[in-house]
Amino acid sequence: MPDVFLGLGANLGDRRATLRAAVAELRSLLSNVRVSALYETAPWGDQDQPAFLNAALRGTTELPPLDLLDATQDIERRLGRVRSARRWGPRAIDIDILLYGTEIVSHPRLTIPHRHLRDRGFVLRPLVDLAPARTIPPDHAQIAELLTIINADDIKQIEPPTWAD
Ligand code: A4P
Ligand code: MG
Repeated sequence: MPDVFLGLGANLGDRRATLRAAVAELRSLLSNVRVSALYETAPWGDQDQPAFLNAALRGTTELPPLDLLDATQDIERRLGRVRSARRWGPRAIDIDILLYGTEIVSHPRLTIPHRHLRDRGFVLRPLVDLAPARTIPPDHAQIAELLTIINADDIKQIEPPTWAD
């Protein structure tokens, strides 16, 4: 079974509670789940929004990539309904598929590896907790190595991986 890595983010409502609910749902969806530490991170891109909590999750699954996307979007919708997020504004929950085994997916609904994986400390830092030596297609760049290239000073660990237990 391919191992998959998901990125989790929240910056609206009770961020930690929503992320814990997402992890609980993902434990039912995936096997062999492991979760990174929990990080508080400055907003990337649109900086005029509250700080995020971010984490990464690893698991294995028989679901093909697009079915996995349907399932994670369904979880987003269910947890996002706790509070209505304005369009393009802060979000109660964001679940990104970062890596799916060694596959490269190029589909109108799905790009894997995630298109901003290499640029984002709030993605790379939690991934380092789970798989520092892991390499990313197509060029086999190593996760821990990629993290040294970007500025990750604003990525603060606020809880160890037991936050999701
Ligand atoms: N999509 C394509 N590839 C993927 C993939 N690998 N995983 C498509 C998940 N979805 C993928 O996603 C829009 C569409 O992307 C989906 O319908 C899916 O078909 P979305 O999450 O609904 O939209 P979005 O989040 O508004 O857009 P975007 O560009 O994906 O935003 P991001 O990249 O998710 O960024 N700062 C910090 N510190 N921490 C954060 O977590 N997150 C964002 C949102 C901005 N700044 C942040 C953080
Ligand atoms: Mg997203």
